[in-house]
Amino acid sequence: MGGDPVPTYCPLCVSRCGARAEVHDGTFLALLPDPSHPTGKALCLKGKAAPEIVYHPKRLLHPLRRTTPKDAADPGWERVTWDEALDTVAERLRTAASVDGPQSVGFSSSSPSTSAISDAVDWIQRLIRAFGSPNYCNYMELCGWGRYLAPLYTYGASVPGVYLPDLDNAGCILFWGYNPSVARLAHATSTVAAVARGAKLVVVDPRKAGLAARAHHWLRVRPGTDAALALSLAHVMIENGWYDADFVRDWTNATDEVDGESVWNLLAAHCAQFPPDVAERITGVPATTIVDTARTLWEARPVAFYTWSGLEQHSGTTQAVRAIDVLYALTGSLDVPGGNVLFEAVPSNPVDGMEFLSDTRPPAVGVDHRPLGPARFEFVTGEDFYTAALDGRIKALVSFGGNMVMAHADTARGREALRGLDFFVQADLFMTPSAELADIVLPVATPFESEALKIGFEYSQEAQSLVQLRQPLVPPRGEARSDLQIVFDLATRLGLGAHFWDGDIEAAFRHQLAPSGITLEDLRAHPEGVRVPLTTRYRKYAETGFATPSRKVELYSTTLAAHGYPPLPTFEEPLTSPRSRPDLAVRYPLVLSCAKSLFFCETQHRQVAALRKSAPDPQVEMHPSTAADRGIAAGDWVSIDTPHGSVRARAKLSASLDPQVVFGQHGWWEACDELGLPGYPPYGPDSANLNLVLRQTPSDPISGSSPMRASVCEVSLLSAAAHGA
Ligand SMILES: Nc1nc2c(c(=O)[nH]1)N[C@H]1C(S)=C(S)[C@@H](COP(=O)(O)OP(=O)(O)OC[C@H]3O[C@@H](n4cnc5c(=O)[nH]c(N)nc54)[C@H](O)[C@@H]3O)O[C@H]1N2
Ligand SMILES: Nc1nc2c(c(=O)[nH]1)N[C@H]1C(S)=C(S)[C@@H](COP(=O)(O)OP(=O)(O)OC[C@H]3O[C@@H](n4cnc5c(=O)[nH]c(N)nc54)[C@H](O)[C@@H]3O)O[C@H]1N2
Ligand code: SF4
Ligand SMILES: [Mo]
Repeated sequence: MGGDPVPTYCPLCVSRCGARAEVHDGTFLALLPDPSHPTGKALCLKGKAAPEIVYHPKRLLHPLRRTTPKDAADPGWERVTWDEALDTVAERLRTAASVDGPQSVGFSSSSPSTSAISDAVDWIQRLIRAFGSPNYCNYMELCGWGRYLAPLYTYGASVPGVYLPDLDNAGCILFWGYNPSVARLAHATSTVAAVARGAKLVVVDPRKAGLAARAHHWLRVRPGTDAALALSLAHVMIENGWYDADFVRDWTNATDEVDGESVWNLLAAHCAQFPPDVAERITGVPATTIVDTARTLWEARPVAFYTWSGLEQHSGTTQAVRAIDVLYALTGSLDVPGGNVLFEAVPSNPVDGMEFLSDTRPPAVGVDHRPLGPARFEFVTGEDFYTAALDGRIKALVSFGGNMVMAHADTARGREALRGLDFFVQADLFMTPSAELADIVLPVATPFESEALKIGFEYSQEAQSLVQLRQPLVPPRGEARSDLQIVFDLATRLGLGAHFWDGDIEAAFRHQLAPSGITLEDLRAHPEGVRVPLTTRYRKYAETGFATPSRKVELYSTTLAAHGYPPLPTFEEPLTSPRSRPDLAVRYPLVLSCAKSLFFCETQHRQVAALRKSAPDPQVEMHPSTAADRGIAAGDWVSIDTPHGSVRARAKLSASLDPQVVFGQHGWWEACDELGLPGYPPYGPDSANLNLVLRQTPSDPISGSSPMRASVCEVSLLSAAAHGA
């Protein structure tokens, strides 16, 4: 039967927009915005397409088992029961653990920013940690580790991330390598409101994308030179006295001495290597813009700051983010209203299994060459995972979503790595080029068919105060099960039931909620969520200091110094750029970067007609003169050539781009049958898979970030015959 719209939220991406669902006669019909929800002002087209995703004919509906070898053209999928599938998985994992140790089993999950795996990710980590494997591959070297580690070694916690930008009260908003108009709708709507009430906006992006068009300062940085820009801004601020002297003196290690010199003097001299005219030659940002921006950051403070994957996919990510962290410290905006604030959280019991970690566990792959990197925290980068799978240290993989070979660079090496595993199980909504390489594929329920508990939405204090139990709108199609059910079933079969409430998910939720005082019954009676009154406390560092060795903000990082890394943030020309590789630049003179699509999450959704009709073909953006020099017109099919091969895309001309810079899109493989639009092979000459021609090395020496946003390339016109016209 029909009825009133059901309060819910869309979990398809990091925005987690508040929504109401229309359900009629057991059919999910539509998702609408819910302005009463702190993230519900608007929904994007992907959210509106949710019913089409749920009812898509290509959904996986039954557990499948491979019957042919990994290099066969046809996997020969055979339907099996859930019991057969899960018993096989449990048996293979137990055997691997007993023969080669639990570290020989790798785990993976899709990024919670691009999928509803956020519903289950804490429980997946609990499973991995309880099982005893330190090897969890979760794509964070592509959008998280630099952003996490640089502030960890500067502030003791992630800024932004743990500290959220207080957009509602900011005097100035600084978006650096971040385009919320595409990536996080709820941030975009708050930013538009902030600018309307008079906040200043600074956007650092090689493209005039999204809010860059409305920015007071748009800094068109050459890809991967962000550290030089940040150091120059810091130089101008220091030179003019545009910094919070009290905060710097009391709460940074500026007054500490290193070899008889104060950190402050060392920093000032270090930044003075990048006066605006020098920075202009490196970054392409006019010297006057650098000075004007520095003035705005000072005069319009407090500054709320956010960065994302524009900075993450570089060979020098960690130092670039460190440079921005130092710059941000100068504004004194940390944990003050309108800055980046550590909002109070609803009290709850953590469930991600940190208690299983100990010094006696086997080390994660990669810790030997990057001791301060992901492996220190039991995460493994894609590159290290591939290496370990190929040399036999990792023999099995359990993957909850994630399209490993398409999402990481070097797709062909990824295929070899996955083929080399003794055992691979993938839980997914759809068959993908990665799932094709599995031994067992498990059909996952969409979030609209499953229940999930969300404690706090990561925006404002108000949003953080909201607890919501998202209810299934319709039963799962076919035999699909939620990731949560799979985790709990698998844990029980692995003999870990004692840590998983013997498979009882409700009991687990009750445990998680206990400190909040909210019951599951309260939440079921209030599908719109229950709010827990919380009061923000500011400048909490004044009570306990920062979680760094010096208890201060480390402008000079003692941790990096102790491990032989530069303790002051450094700029290094991106290792794959034409300036670094003059040998390659003769043939590949352009700089290739990339960005997300508004209409799809990463490698997903090309099969969804409502979305594909807005973006039918893979696209590459370039300056009109770059195109004209090569005889390329708007809409032409072109070849994107790198030293590693060629892939195709259609030219889009953007006069605001630097003529040397081109922007591609990754994630193109799937066909849309309804619109008759083609798919593209993940490998080989007809491919449109950008990651086929990018590499994961040379990666960031601290975080392992992959250098996918500043590569040498060339573009050339494809003949009509070559693109099948
Ligand atoms: N619609 C949609 N939303 C998504 C996703 C999606 O695929 N589609 N993915 C989700 C995920 S997993 C993530 S991580 C977030 C990412 O969210 P964002 O990081 O905002 O996404 P991107 O578009 O990849 O990159 C942001 C900007 O960085 C710029 N950029 C590229 N190279 C450089 C550079 O060298 N320096 C600087 N300063 N900027 C550069 C790009 O032009 C782009 O505008 O989005 C999430 N939300
Ligand atoms: N060149 C280039 N490469 C990039 C990027 C880039 O900007 N440029 N961005 C990178 C970034 S930031 C990231 S985070 C990675 C993302 O890489 P992935 O995490 O692999 O993300 P997706 O490509 O969106 O693939 C998600 C997969 O999980 C499945 N899935 C979706 N929802 C669920 C769910 O609820 N449960 C389960 N079990 N499965 C689900 C989908 O069907 C799909 O197969 O890609 C990275 N790759
Ligand atoms: S931005 Fe779109 S896909 Fe992401 S949560 Fe909001 S409605 Fe869903
Ligand atoms: Mo991401």
